[in-house]
Amino acid sequence: MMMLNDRWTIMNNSSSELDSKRLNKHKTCCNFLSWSIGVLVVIAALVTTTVTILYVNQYPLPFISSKSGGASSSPVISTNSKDSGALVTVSRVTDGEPISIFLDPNCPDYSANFLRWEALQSSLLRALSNQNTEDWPNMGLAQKLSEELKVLSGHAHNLRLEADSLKRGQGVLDQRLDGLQSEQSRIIQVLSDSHSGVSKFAAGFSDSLLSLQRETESLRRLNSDLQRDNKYKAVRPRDCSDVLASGNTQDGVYSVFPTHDPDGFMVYCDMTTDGGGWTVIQRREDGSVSFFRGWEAYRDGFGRTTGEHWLGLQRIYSLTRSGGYELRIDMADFDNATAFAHYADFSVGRDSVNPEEDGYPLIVDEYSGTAGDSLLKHSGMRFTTKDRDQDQSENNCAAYYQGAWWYRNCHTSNLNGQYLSGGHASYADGVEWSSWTGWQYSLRFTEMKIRPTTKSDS
Ligand SMILES: [Ca+2]
Repeated sequence: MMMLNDRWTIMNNSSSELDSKRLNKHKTCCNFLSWSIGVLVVIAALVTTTVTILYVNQYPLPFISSKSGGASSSPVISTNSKDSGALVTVSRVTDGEPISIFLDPNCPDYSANFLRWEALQSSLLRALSNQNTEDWPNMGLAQKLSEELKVLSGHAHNLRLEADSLKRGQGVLDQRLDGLQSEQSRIIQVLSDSHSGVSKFAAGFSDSLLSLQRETESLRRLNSDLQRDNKYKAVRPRDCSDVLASGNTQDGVYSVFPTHDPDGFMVYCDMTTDGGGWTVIQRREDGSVSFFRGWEAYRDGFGRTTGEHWLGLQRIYSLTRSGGYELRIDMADFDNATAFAHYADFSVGRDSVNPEEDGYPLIVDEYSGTAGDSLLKHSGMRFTTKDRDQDQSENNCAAYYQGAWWYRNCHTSNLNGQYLSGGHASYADGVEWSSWTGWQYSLRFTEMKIRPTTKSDS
């Protein structure tokens, strides 16, 4: 290194000498120069030899092994620099100060030397540029990176565009949502308004319905009362007078439904005698039915409704318990004579809380008729059967006179006695009506019948 610098100094001095003596000693110049060059060649040979020896011995040379000296201190050598007019220019990157070498191209004798210098220079340049070529892959990588960056920036641009459009869309969506919310609140308001209106209307309608219902109820009640007055007698006759009132004028069996016996029962109606409407409660006509029975039979009734029968004390009580009934008894003997007894007041068990326990006491009054009265003495008496003695006699009048009746100290009439068919030798034990035929004549025909007293008054 030191040797090379020294050589440059020498060369500079020599060129200064050349400039100053060029005009005056032009002929001696070439000689001096050739001598100097000769010396230089010798020195160069020595230097080259030394360098070669050092290179062979692997001594680290700064201009060959650039790796040890670093890129910052590497010298840059260029040839044929037109700016400076020099043949060779050597400059340090750090200094920036170029060191120029001027060689006269008109000296052809030294062209070989120049060629050698150029070879050296080109080898040096190659060594330097080999160092630069190591950065090429980095350049390629940088190019790739820049391309990637371009692509990425393109993507980023697209993304920003999409984001902008999304922002715009969200803005539209927000606007529509706001519109929907306001619409919803408006609908809710309208609904609540209409709901209160409907509630008021419904309340008014309900009130009207209630009053209408009350009106309908009262009308129905009125209609029911009217129907009961006009048609109840026909539909559910209390007795044969109702049957007759509904237009049935034929004698026969009908169903009646007394007020206090709504289940009803069958009765025979006499629609011809004395204006009709009579409910038959007892009939004797041929002796086909035994009337010598116990308490339950007389309480519940027996026989055939169309023939000989006893309606029953409980049913007679149901018909007459409220009073207001009359009694008619039609009679006939075996000589076809007839008679009747009429009592304007007739009832059984009228004031009894429990009529059966009380014995179905008889109440009759106000006799009229053709057969004479044979019953008024029995008024107030309880009914006696052969198995239930409720008379005022020491004995059982029913058992004694073979019948069942409202006996007192026995009887003036015995319509439930034995069917002895006219006159008989025994005493008062036949079908007797003493005021008409005495105590020893059993009647051929008897029929007890009742109806409301209003009928007889008319
Ligand atoms: Ca007795």
